[in-house]
Amino acid sequence: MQTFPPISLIGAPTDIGAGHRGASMGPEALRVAGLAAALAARGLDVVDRGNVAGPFNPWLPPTDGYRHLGEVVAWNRAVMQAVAAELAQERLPVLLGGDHCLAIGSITAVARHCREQGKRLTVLWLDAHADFNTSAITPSGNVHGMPVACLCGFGPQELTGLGGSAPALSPEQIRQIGIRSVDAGEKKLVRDVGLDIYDMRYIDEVGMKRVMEEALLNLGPRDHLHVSFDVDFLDPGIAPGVGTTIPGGPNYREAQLCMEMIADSGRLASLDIMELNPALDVRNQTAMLAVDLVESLFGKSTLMRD
Ligand code: EXY
Ligand code: MN
Ligand code: MN
Ligand code: MN
Repeated sequence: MQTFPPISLIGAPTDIGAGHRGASMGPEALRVAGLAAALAARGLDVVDRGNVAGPFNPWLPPTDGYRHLGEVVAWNRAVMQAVAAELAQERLPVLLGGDHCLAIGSITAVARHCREQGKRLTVLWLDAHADFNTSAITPSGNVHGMPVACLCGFGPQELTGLGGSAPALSPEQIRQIGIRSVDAGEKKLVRDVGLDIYDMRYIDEVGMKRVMEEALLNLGPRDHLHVSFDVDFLDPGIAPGVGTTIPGGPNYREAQLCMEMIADSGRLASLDIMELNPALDVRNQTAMLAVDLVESLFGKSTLMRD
């Protein structure tokens, strides 16, 4: 079993990049669902750093293909700094979103840390969506549909250059799992850049076990594994508390296996839990499910396996 460094929870209470209001309440719902206590009960050292701050959501229509770009940049800077501060102390940052645009700041910080430490970074992107839109092809202008493109250098300079001049990631570092909603222009772009996408059809065909074996292949001691968990990855039947539900996602057992196999890799070193929207949830059930899955991600299993 992997021994984990001390964990820091960082809340980012905003829905600045989303198309529905409410993900701003995500961090508190995860706290109410007992995230810190569940990890502490596993013997992990957990500190809740509270929330980072940023501008309020003015709820305006897009301009030049982006909604709220200035506010999105401000929130991502704050998240990047908070995540970087934890990594610098050799702690494991867990970002509590907030909408998924904030993964730009989180992963930019992780990528810089890995470069400085000579680690190889792999990002597992658990999501119903590819999040690879640009201002030219987005159907909505919502930046939560663009973070993977921004991290790969496709996007506004303020976001692609958040951590310096080079893009934070190259597409070969990313493996996307659970994908089942990709817009027309986005489809062409992900194919052009060669993004590694394990979509729901592939999961249906070969099963979650083989998908995770392939996605986690060849991870060694030099690897830093970042998991960006968009809660809409899960089937809406078990996880209604998100703004962009897409039918046909992983069921409870498939999601558990996915998390358990990531835990077995022994390489988990940073995490985002994103897009939880308590305004759309039923009695906090999606938050409680997310906590349950995160326990598996940190090694909870029914039996001793090693
Ligand atoms: N692809 C759609 C868009 O860009 O507007 C929907 C994006 C939803 C993004 C979510 C949270 O992962
Ligand atoms: Mn480190
Ligand atoms: Mn997403
Ligand atoms: Mn999504």
